[in-house]
Amino acid sequence: MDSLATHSPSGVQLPPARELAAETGILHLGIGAFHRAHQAVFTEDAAVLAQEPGWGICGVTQRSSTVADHLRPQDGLYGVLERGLDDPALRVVGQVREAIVAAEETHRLMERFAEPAVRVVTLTVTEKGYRRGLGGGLNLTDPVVQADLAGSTGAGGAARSTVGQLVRGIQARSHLSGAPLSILCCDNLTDNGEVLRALVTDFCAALPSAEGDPLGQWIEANVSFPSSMVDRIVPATTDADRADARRLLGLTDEALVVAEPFRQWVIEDDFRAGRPSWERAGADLVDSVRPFEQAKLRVLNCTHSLLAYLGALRGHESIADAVADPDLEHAARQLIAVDVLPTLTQPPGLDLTAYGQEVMQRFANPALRHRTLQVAMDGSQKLPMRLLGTIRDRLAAGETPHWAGLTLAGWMVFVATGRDRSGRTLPLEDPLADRLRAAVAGAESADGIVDGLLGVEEVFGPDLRDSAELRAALVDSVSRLLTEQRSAEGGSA
Ligand code: CS2
Repeated sequence: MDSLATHSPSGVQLPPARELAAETGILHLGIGAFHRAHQAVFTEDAAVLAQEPGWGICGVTQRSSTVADHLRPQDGLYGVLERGLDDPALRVVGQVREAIVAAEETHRLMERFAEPAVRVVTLTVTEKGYRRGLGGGLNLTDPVVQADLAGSTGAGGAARSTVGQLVRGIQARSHLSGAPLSILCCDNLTDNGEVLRALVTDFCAALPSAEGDPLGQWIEANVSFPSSMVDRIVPATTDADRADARRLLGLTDEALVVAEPFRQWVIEDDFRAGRPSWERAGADLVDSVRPFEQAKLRVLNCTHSLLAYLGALRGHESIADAVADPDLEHAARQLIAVDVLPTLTQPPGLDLTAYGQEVMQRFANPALRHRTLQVAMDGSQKLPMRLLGTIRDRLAAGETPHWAGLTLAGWMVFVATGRDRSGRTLPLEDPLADRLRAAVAGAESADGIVDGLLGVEEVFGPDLRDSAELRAALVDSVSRLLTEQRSAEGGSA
């Protein structure tokens, strides 16, 4: 990648002059594939179209140094391989100028936080990265959070949790430069800006008051937490992707990411110290993100989970394979039309029916080998955001959420049986895996599985297990899925 400046392969979009991104204006926590394929691309396009310097990105990884190890020898450059219905297209992005491994470079991270030129902190740390507890506040019983509060994790009080890092970083800024800041959450959480503000407030409130109170006041006066809705399907990069990129580029790209052509970003326009002209790159800057976020979580992410769990149980490897299964395609469309759309608030300018159809088309993209097991990960963290709101709203409206219940039943059977209909193991990757396994230990029947899992309050809260209607719908779906699975196993034995 170093030789890109002198090497210009045909058909590849090369990065703009790198001086444009020379100065770091954005600190990004969680520089995984999604950020590189989404916010970094929007930011680079905005910088070019508005000829706006000063928004280079410093990407932070929490513990693993893999992404930093890949980016550094390439001077931050990496390719985004777009896979749509046409031939794959490759562009090289140059907006990321620096990578920091938080666990090893606390001092550097704190310096970056304090710099006045850094005016926006963005985050993609996934749902579980926020370490929320019962009721959605910061989980103060989490040992990592406790250690961060005590300032005792590693040299120099290095924080290991995302919220801990954020608060320690803001604290450094308040002492050193005192410059205002905006913190932009880009994870799939309902009201993500408000949620993050509340978690930061919880952390400050749990500090000794001589420390936490002035910090809380400084944050109130100087930091904004706009919400945002992000959308782009970014599957894990495979060897086949790297081989295709190598053919197009003539070079090996260790930091390659792969994505669908579609991308969308809706951002609440509430920035304390300026922001890139993201609207020039196609982002929507709005007063309220809420209806867009709710539509995206409930239509796209929830249907993704239905296809992931029911697809994995049927032995489908990718989301596109699951959509090609007529039963699952039907279930996905019914979920959107019958259970989800009636619960949504109309987002200005969005035709929700057309949106649902477009989402299904994106899922059917055969070039994107997005594994069902990748989407199935972390269900205990994802389902409360993308599915349970729909279930609660339908129950409150006096309706039985059949299709949303089927989605939940798919997760329950996935958790309880841990195998697909051919007997292949389906790994349970979830921060609550032990808790979930214990909840269904020894349960063979649909009733046992449903009752065991509905009792997990961290996921379902105190209310859902009391709904006789939901329970009956779940028992029915779980029992049908178990029968389907057992008869397929019997048939293949
Ligand atoms: C997916 C999302 O893995 C998952 O849970 O539903 O990552 C999804 O691909 C993105 O939110 C699309 O914007």
